[in-house]
Formats: sequence, C-alpha cells, structure tokens
Amino acid sequence: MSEEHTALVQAPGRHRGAGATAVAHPNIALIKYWGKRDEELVVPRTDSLSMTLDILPTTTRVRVDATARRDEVTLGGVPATGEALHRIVAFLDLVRDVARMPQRAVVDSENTVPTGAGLASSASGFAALAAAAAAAYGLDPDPTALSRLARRGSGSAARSVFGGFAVWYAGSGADPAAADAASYAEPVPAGDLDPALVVAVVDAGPKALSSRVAMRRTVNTSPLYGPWADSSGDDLTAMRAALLRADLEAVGEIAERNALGMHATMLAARPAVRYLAPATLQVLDSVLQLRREAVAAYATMDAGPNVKVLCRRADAQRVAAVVRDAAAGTVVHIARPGPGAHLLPAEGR
Ligand code: 2P0
Repeated sequence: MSEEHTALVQAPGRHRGAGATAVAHPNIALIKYWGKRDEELVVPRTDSLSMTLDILPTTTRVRVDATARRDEVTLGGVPATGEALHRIVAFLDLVRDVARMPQRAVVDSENTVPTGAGLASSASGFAALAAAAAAAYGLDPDPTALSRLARRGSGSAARSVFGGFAVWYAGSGADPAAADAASYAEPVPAGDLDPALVVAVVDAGPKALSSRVAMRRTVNTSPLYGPWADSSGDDLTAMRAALLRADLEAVGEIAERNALGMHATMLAARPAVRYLAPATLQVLDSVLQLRREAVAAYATMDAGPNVKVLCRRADAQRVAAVVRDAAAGTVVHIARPGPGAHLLPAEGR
C-alpha cells in the first residue's frame, strides 16, 4: 500500500475493475478562483468559495477494460478528441498511478450544462469523473482526497465534491507535495440562508478563450491582479461571516464586488480578456433596477457572458422574469443549493 496516498486507499472487498457511475453538479463561485500558483498540480493563488447547484448535473460512467489498448471517451454520445480527450486521459493516468492498475477505461459522460460557456461544466465534469474513476479503479477516497483528486482535472471541480457552500483552500508552502496536500475544498456552514441562484444564459456558445489560458494571461500581465488577489482574501473572511449569520444582502454584495473585481483584472490584462458582452451588461442593469425596487438581487459572472443572480428563494420567480426580459434570447434557470458528487448504486449485472 502506498504511504504517500494515505487517504486514497484501496476499498477493502471492492471488486477491482468494476464499473462505476457518478453524478456531480456545477458550482458557482461567490469568491472567485482566478490564477494558479502551480499549473501542473492545479493549485490556486487564492482561496475561493462557491455554492453547488441542484440543476444541470453531469453523469459519468467509468468502466475499466482490461482488453482496451487506449481509453475510449464519449461526451454526450460523441467520441472525445483533442484537448478534451487529452485532459481526461491525463486524469485517468493519475488515477491509474495511485491505484497501480495499468488498464484502460471506457468513459461515458452526459452533461446537461452547455460545455465551455462559463457555466461550470468542467467543475461538474471532473468531479463526476473523479468519483466514478476512483471507484472503478478500486480506490476509496475520503471527501478531502476526492476533492484534491478532482482539483487535478479542473480546479473548480474540487468544490463540486461538496454540496451547499464550499471553500477551496489555496494552501501554502513552496514545496509541491505540501501545496498539493493543503489544497482541497470543504463544506462551509451557512446559517439558515434560503438562497436561489438565477442562471441567466445570454449565450450558450463556447467561449473564445479557455479560462485556463485567460487566467494565466491575467496573472502574468494584469497590473490589477495582485490587488484583487489581496482583496479577495478579505472578501472571503467577510463572506464566511455573512453566510454564518445568513445575511443574504452582505453575501450578495461581497460576491458581486469580488466578481466585478476579477473581471477588472482581466480587462487590464495585455491583451485584454473580455468575457462580458452587451447582453451581460443589460442583465446587470436589470439587477440594479431590482435592487432599486428593494429586491435583494446580486450578480456574479464567470469566464463567459452569462450572469448568475443570487436572491432569496421567495424572490426567485420575479428575479428570473426580470433578468429574462433584460436581453433578447436570454434563457433562465432557477437553482438552489444542491448535493455533492456521489456514486449511483451499482448496476445489476
Ligand atoms: C471559479 N472560474 O471560481 C472561476 C471564476 C471561472 C471564473 O474556476 O484551469 O475550469 O481547469 O483549473 O476550474 C474556471 O476555471 O479552470 C473557474 P482550470 P476552471 O469558478
């Protein structure tokens, strides 16, 4: 048994090589992750904090196939190629390394969220893949180890391992092994907050620039990056306190300023990274109008033009109607806090 992976152990009695299916939901950061300090290990520069949604899940099945010569991956029924396939095979290699099993796998993943549109498809995707692959290769990670594993696929996936609100620690230490061990997510208590997140999809198309490339450029070239990263630490402290006292207005204000600050760092990158579109600004105007009408509604945006609006559950229908009408063609979904990544019961065979 490998000593260096104490939490990622072989499951006693589990049939090695069985198939496993896992479900995970996207999460939306209220305190953003933007910038890595270790690209290889996907260790971030700052802590982040998110809400896992109860909509738009990814379901992923992994079956170890002793006869296969290479991994076979289908995403939404279509064979994966290029960068998407490369990232999934690299992730499976990591799992095989820990499990000490060389066998290839057959992977089928169904996403209900548009991929690559700044709607956290890589968070639900790699959280589901981590849970399913770990089980298929006979590992039995505890939640911290599963979060660290999911992080290696895509940083934000570390948070989708948990339901509700989760904080993902940047960790500290220059030594890669120490940084890897210290960077994981865990649940955050949230008083009796009863929030909804209205997801306003103004454009479901894939983004022009991947968040991976965009955050690298921001860290390397934006003069605003350092100040935002510093202020994000203060935002996180204030956010935790606001969640504990179930203060939705404070949670929303902190989330909105943190997101706008992140986009400011991108706009100041050289060349600029601009995900915000005219329709994004129209939705942001409608959120301001809601606040003028005394509705607690606060916006956050990720690596894309779509807007997520935090509000009370009781206000969600009204908020959804207003933001949908703000920009032509906008589609809205109402989300509430959802569950963490989990395995589905074993299939009968
Ligand atoms: C977040 N985003 O905290 C931030 C805010 C987008 C903006 O996490 O390179 O797909 O795979 O670690 O997780 C998007 O980045 O990036 C993201 P990688 P990921 O949700």
